Amino acid sequence: MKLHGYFRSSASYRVRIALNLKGLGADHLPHHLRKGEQRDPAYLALNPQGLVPTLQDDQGAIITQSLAIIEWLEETDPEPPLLPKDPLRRAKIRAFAMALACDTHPLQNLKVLGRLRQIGLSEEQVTEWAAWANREGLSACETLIADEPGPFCFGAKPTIADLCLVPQLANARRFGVEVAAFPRLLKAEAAAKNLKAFADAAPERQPDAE
Ligand SMILES: N[C@@H](CCC(=O)N[C@@H](CS)C(=O)NCC(=O)O)C(=O)O
Repeated sequence: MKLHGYFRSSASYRVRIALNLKGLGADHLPHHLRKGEQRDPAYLALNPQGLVPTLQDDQGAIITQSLAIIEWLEETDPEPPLLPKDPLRRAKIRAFAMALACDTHPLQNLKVLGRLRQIGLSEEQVTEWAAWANREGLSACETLIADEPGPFCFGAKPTIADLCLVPQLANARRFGVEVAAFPRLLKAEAAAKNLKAFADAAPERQPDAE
């Protein structure tokens, strides 16, 4: 398989964790987002959104959107599971993951922040916007798992919720969010970061890290 990504991309980071947890190898093909390489015509032919990640499987099939990729990996390589069997638990875990992947991360991705600069926001206003988006999303997630004993977001093993949480906390810190306000999320992050699969997927461990 080939994973098109970027070391600092949190959506790529989610997929790297899933691949590592499932023990699946992939060639990592970096696209430098700050240099605009995600908009090269050759890459747009794979992913018309001009976003990373994109996964190409060993038959050449192309899958975009990190959560779609992760669910596909879950269906084709179910061990270890990243979702439990119980339908209600699955729905709750997906809701947590989507609160970050659908309602938080898109508000603060490179393209949106670039557009805010274009329409005249100062660098300080852009950072405050991104911090606000992270605070809103993480604060809801803190409440969503307040009664979950953990140590991971949902139980004793990592799920797709943890795959979304760890990269989002990294983003939040980059935008200056005071993450100590989210003790339950930090507990899950600490449990995750103890696992080699998470540690090896970290941005600073990627070959294209700067
Ligand atoms: N919902 C998409 C989000 C993908 C996304 O926003 N990727 C960012 C990096 S984390 C990107 O490629 N940004 C490039 C840009 O904004 O131009 C997913 O989960 O795959």
